[in-house]
Amino acid sequence: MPPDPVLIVDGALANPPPLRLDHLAALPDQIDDVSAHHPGRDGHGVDLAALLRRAQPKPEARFLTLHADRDDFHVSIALDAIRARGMIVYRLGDGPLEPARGGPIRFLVRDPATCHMAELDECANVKYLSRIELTPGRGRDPRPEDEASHAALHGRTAPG
Ligand SMILES: Nc1nc2c(c(=O)[nH]1)N[C@H]1C(S)=C(S)[C@@H](COP(=O)(O)O)O[C@H]1N2
Ligand SMILES: [Mo]
Repeated sequence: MPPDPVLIVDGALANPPPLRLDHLAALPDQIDDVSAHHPGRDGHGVDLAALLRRAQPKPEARFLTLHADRDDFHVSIALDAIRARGMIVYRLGDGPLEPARGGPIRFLVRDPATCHMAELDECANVKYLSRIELTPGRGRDPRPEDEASHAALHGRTAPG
């Protein structure tokens, strides 16, 4: 059995919790079917807002950075913009969310904009989510800004 995945939540927080899947499942505001909020995506998740209520961002926390260690991908978004729009998907039916779908833990934005049309775009749907970091300033965000580098990024990722 692979080790149970852990989501690290750290930075400017009063109560930074490392979260295993059973901790995620124990949070309030579970989302039975993420397809209701993001057409074309499947799985069971939990509201980012519930996780943040547990972790308690400090007043100086202004940005939330999503890290994927597996392929060194990162997205950093204003905390106020993402707080009510984020979902953390961690299960599909009774089984794990497979890596081909961006699992075992994947971030999804409710109603995202088309790629690189807005801060909350489809590119912010971070696969293989390993860490959520809260900081006063914007964190790492190598999201591509032009079509060519965006096409290259899509070329290197497994199809969802
Ligand atoms: N870890 C990781 N997450 C990622 C990416 C990536 O390269 N690595 N690409 C992003 C981009 S640019 C897009 S548009 C979506 C695509 O998701 P899909 O392959 O499931 O359609 O994933 C996003 N999440
Ligand atoms: Mo994208």
